[in-house]
Amino acid sequence: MAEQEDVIGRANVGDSPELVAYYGRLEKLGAGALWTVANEIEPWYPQPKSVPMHWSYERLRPHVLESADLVRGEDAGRRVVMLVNEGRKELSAAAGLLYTGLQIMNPGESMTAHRHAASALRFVIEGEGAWTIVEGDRLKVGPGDFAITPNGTWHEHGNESDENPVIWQDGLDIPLVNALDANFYEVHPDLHQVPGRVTNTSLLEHGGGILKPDGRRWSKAYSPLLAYPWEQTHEAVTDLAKVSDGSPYDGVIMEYVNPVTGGSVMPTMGAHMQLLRPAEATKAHRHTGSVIYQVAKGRGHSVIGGRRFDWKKNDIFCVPSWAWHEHANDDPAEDAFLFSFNDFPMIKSLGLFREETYTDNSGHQAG
Ligand code: GTQ
Repeated sequence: MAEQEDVIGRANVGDSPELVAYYGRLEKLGAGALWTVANEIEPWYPQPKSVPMHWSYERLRPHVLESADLVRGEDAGRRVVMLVNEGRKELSAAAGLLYTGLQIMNPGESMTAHRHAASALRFVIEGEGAWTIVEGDRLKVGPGDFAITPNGTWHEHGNESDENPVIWQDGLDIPLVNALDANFYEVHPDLHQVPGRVTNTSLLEHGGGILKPDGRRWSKAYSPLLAYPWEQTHEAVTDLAKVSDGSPYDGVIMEYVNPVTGGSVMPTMGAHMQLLRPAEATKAHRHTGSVIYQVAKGRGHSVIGGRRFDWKKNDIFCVPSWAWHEHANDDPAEDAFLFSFNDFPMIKSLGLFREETYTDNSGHQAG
């Protein structure tokens, strides 16, 4: 059945016995009539299957902990509770073509090394003692730290604490890479890498982000800096807030960058940290590209596609492409910080980025 639209320039062909028979003959030849699907495959504006969703960390955490009793890390490969969008179940996506999950590692546990065509990032939620070796650089990461595993880099993770589990959020572009039929996966031939002599080498080379090693050549598509500590991130955004009002739509927002180019950390995914001042409420806007948020600090709410979601520290929520969204810090005295990752670098490099602001007088959706 064709989706008809009574608009000049759109497909508006009704069914008839002759046409239905004709469609049948085309189908047998591996063909079809464009006008039966044109209005659907060329929507007036994006029609994401993803819906706005919020995942409460408090409610998920016991189940994440339970996974560590139920499944051995070495059997699972990685022990992760995925966050799955109701409209994207078949793709294991949290929003659009982005995947996210909560990975848990028991004290003393470590995973084998592998690499894949998908890119990954981590935002640590709880637990001291996490490490990840990315392309031979051993990174030590704690709560609030952000780290990247660009596509094709060997990586393996572990938890050297003898007391606490570690839980971090993984973000990957697996659904994107699969949609492009470009995914590959390899287990490391030795199962483990030999790490370099000094932990956090990439951070020592680029720490502070204001100087770079003289003459350093870097031609890869991703950032040579692999770890972004919470302290520096928090300080940078707090400092910017001293001199800038920020954006009416995003508050005081900064992007984690490749220190060589100033561009996004990886070619497919970018990441931000944003500060909402006490009681600040942003205005609504929408844009192409999907975003997955993690509340790094504070409490508040967001109105996404006309639905209100209350959030607090460590909660995760998503903004599907082209959904109106606005955020509010509901604490009268404390700053709120939102970490987020997105597919903007890919969307922008393809010339597909578009943004619109909400234009009723209030600038807010009815939520
Ligand atoms: O650590 O590379 O959550 O390959 C899912 C797939 C994490 C990883 C995930 C992965 C990884």
